[in-house]
Amino acid sequence: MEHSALSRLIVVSNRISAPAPEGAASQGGLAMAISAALRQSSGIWFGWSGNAIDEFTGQISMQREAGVTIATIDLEAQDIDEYYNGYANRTLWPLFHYRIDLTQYERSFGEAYARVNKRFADTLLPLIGPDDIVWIQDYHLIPLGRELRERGVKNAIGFFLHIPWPARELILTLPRHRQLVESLFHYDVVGFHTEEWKAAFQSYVINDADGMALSDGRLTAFGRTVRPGAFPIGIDAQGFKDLIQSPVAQESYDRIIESKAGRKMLLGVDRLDYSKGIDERLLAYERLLTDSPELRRQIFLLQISTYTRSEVTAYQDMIERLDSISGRINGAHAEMDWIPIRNVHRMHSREELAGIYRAADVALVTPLRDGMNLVAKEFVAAQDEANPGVLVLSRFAGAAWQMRDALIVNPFSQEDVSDAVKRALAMPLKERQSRWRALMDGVERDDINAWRDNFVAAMHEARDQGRKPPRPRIAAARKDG
Ligand code: GDG
Repeated sequence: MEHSALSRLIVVSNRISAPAPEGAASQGGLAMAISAALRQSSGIWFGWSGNAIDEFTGQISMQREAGVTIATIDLEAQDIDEYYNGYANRTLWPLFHYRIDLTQYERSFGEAYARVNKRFADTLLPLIGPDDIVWIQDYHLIPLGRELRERGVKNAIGFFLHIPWPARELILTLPRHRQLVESLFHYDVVGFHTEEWKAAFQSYVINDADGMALSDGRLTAFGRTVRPGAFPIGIDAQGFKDLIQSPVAQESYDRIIESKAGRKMLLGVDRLDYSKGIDERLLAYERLLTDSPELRRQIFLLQISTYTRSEVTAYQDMIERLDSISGRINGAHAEMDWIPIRNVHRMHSREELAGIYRAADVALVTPLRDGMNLVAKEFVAAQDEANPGVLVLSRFAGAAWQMRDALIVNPFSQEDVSDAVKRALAMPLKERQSRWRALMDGVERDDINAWRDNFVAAMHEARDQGRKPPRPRIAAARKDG
């Protein structure tokens, strides 16, 4: 990629986890992706340290780790409560995952969201050099681009949303939804994982914000123009293949193979979250055991659900519900030498996880709604091509847009999921191999480097194009000229 040598990449995300060599166990999908992306360039990663202080100071701590400059700020406890636990995790997260029943519309949350975004802008401003490009990540920081523009920043600024963009009927339930969307028009590029999330955004802009689509794909509204795009995130495919070779991965693989005792293993790996459809998956599995008694004792499910946001009540309730469902299923179906579900909350290292993926016969990635889902891609990358496992994937994960050779299911239908598992268990080796090959080609091609390069290139193009006179406008709905 030909960009100015002086042009650094500044990535901003709410939470920073230092890009440890292969990622700390607590890193979620976003953090994994950003550390891998920044390891390739001499960039800055700016965000919240994860620490609470009594009063906000705006003091930046700088450190260099694994070739990346990490710049962090501490936040006030009240900000963490109302902005992070509040607006981000109790308002936007459930709403954008279609759970308006769990969405809390507290005015104080919205105020804290605005306040923290201003604080981010004030502290980030002095770090931005004239040729830097600024890439802001995720729903915690939607207004940050606007705040930077108001402080005079003329640099290319892009925004990437890691979660779905919901249907307009849902966004309309959010107080001040127009203001939120208007903020996005201060970016040069706004990225989504899939065409579906992009289309949902465009639908709001055209129907609810009097916006228009230009012939070159850009959108205008609120007197401004933005380029929306679909940039499906990938994994560090090569890095993941290397992990498989590690002694730790080999050891965890061996442990699982031994404990399988010849049985087939179904595997679920999720951050414990209601969007991941874990309860529904367990119920589909119960249905399978009930409807196909011949499979009893032949299979078991290893469900690894690790929790990160235990401070939010919805997550505490989830842990109790999950344990109670899996306990009930085990109580009803287990035999003296067979347990149908291994329900695990413990975190594993990346290497251990790689070995576990490789030992699985079927991966159940069945979120009810998911921006992308990196577990699906990691599972594929970890397989042995001589004997690959089968991916069962929800049609409501962004990943389903790319991973067409998985068995695509409706996670709301227990029968649909249970049928897919039966099909996966019976799938001949040749079919498993050809499906895996096609999936693996995609995982390797659309990896984390491709994601970063495509987004950064789009920011440069949008910036250059913004300097030229605008092209004629054409309304999206009017095709007759
Ligand atoms: C958001 C979006 C989008 C899980 N358990 C352990 C562990 N993990 C790692 C997995 C994977 C990551 O966590 C989960 O990534 P996902 O993509 O599945 O989900 P979110 O965390 O919700 O991420 C999502 C993503 O952002 C990127 O844009 O795909 O849609 O919701 O990497 O491996 N890692 C370790 N131990 C565990 O026990 N080490």
